[in-house]
Amino acid sequence: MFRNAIVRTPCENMVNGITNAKLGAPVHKKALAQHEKYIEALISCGVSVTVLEADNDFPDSTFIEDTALLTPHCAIIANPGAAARKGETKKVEEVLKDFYKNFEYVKEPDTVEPGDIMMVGEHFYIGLSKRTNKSGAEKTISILKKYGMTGSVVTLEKVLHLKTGMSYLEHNNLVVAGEFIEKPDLQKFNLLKVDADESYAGNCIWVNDKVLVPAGFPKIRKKIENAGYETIALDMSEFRKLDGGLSCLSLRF
Ligand code: CIR
Repeated sequence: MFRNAIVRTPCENMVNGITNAKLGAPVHKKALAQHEKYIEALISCGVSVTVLEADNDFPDSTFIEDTALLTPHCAIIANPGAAARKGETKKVEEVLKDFYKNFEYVKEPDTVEPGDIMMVGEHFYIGLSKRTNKSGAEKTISILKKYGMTGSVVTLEKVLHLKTGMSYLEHNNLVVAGEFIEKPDLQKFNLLKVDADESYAGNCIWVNDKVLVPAGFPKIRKKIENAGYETIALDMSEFRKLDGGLSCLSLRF
């Protein structure tokens, strides 16, 4: 059960965000409208949403998920692997002081972007990516252990972050796409497999037994509904242009 979420309004400078998507530049006004709908959807799932101001110093700062790993026992302030994103954590840490007592840190040369971390109860799967390095994953696991939690690593080659291609929906259900479908460690889950032509929808989010899905991917949406969830579809076109998905837009805890 999540009680809270923190989001950060997309800034005008998002047009300079990092991307490999080749879908053109995002339109800020449209992104703002999509972000509003995202907030409404979170509220409809019963969470209280804190909205941080836009910050033009950080074009990618709306993708707030990458700044911290929020566990039931502590907040771990991340060290994003992308140089332009490192400063995003400062404001988030300040705000988290209202919610958390225990703080831990991943610091240079260790890097972690929590878009690479998937929580399954008190176990955390950590993707080794271009943004999350081995020592960053190991540091995170050692912090988790200190609080009685566990972590394990998953390799990835094709996508930006671990959760670009998978989403845990609780109740043992895992939405999984592309390179992750055959991973031995994941076969114990009930896999809801995403077809290649819908791979963007590998990133969706469970929020208190509803599932937010990106609009325009009817096959996986149906599978998720058949697994017993109510879904809320959201237009993500402007965030997709920056390689961002639904999970990236919030910290949920
Ligand atoms: C970046 O490349 O860092 C951003 N343009 C997208 C970050 C997406 N975040 C996420 O998957 N958690």
